[in-house]
Amino acid sequence: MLKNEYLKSVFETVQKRNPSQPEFLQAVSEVLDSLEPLVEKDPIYISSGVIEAFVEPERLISFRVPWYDDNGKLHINRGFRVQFNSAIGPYKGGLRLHPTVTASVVKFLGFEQILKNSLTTLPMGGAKGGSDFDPKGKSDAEVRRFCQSFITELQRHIGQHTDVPAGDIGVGGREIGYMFGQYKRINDTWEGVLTGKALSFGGSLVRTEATGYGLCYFTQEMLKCLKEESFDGKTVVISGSGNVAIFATEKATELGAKVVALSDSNGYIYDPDGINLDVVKDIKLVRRGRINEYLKKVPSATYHEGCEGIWNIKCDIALPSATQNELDEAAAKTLIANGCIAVAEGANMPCTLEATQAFLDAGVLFGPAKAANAGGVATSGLEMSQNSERKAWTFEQVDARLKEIMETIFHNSIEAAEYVGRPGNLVVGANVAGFVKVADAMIAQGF
Ligand code: NDP
Ligand code: 2IT
Repeated sequence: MLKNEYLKSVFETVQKRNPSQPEFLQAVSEVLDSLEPLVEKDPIYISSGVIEAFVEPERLISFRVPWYDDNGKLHINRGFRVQFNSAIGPYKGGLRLHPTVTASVVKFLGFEQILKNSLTTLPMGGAKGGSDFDPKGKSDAEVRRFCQSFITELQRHIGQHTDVPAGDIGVGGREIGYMFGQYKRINDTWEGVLTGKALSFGGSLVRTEATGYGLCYFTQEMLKCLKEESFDGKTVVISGSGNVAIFATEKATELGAKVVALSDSNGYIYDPDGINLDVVKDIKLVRRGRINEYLKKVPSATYHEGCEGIWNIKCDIALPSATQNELDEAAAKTLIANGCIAVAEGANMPCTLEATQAFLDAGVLFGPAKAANAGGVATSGLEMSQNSERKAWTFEQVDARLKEIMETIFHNSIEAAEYVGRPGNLVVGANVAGFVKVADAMIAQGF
């Protein structure tokens, strides 16, 4: 609950302006809460008015996306791009294709992205976009027509120095390829306008693995520095089975942990012997199938309908990596009661505000999304650097940079938490560290 009168009035304005945008209000409320101890120490952030500007997007673009299915039937979807903040670099952030995409969802994601990108130490502003198009069950030709139509409209708003989109839920290498091709066709220019490209046309090694690997590098540093612990010998539960979950499973396993569960939006698998990732990669990355198909190859595992039950599995470390608000207070309490020592958010805002508070109150190590999952966009930043210098770095070079960035994010967040008198609170620390850099740039630029 906010006590500071100024921050309260900022939040009331945000509520009035965005009455039916619960996800956006949730994200703003958490950040303003974290800024409370900062503004009391450094009143410039009140007297300058910068926070009022910070919570209002520079621009929100909404557009029509017409496309034809394989039967010649016309469909109309809605596309979005929120260009939230460009103080420290070109707008940067992913594109999500999922039926739940609304202005509220892209605004919460774009708002979080400003702070996340600032934490990476790279020069990137904050943005997010997407559409309520549902890629599930669509043919390759339908996805291609959709992506081409989407970019035909969005292309006028993006560019390598303006706004550089990437993937998110429902957008991987295939979709980025179609979008890149359409941008190039319309603009007659080859530029690094999107990240997450294939290696043959300017993509970066490690970008595919980056969010999941980065999540584990961050968690590893958090375990080591705050608890003298490691992944070695730990039981880990990871939700989702997409890009983030798969490569978090790979790295956690490499670091000596046993990942025992993964999920999709229908249910979860439990494999007490440790997930066989080759089987999951074949189902999800090669065949675009469902997670319950795991049982065909590993009959000793079990499948359970519904996704929430995954948090009832006893584990040492939980890495929610599917979607927003997938882990509520009741799930948090179950994890705590089962002895979980660390939670790090692979997805964006997967824990509700109440769940986050429960972890903090119980002394569970908690890595918030904007710090813990920043490895994806950080590696996108490295892809932009490689495109600019027309070079490709080795896997080892990019992976080492990623690890260094994730460790730096952890230490900068810890230091910021200490600075504002909330030692060990990475939620406050990440929000403050991310905010100060952007706010100072905004003030210097007269917003
Ligand atoms: P993918 O599309 O590759 O995978 C998404 C996974 O989450 C799937 O298993 C999907 O199941 C599940 N999921 C999606 N929506 C829901 C829902 N409403 N309820 C339950 N499960 C759901 O996406 P990513 O792995 O890339 O993204 C996962 C999360 O990580 C998102 O929050 C994203 O914003 C975040 N993230 C992604 C980054 C990236 O670089 N890709 C970077 C940083 C954060 P199903 O197949 O059934 O839909
Ligand atoms: O949420 C995220 O950070 C992403 N989906 C990655 C964005 C990016 O530009 O690489």
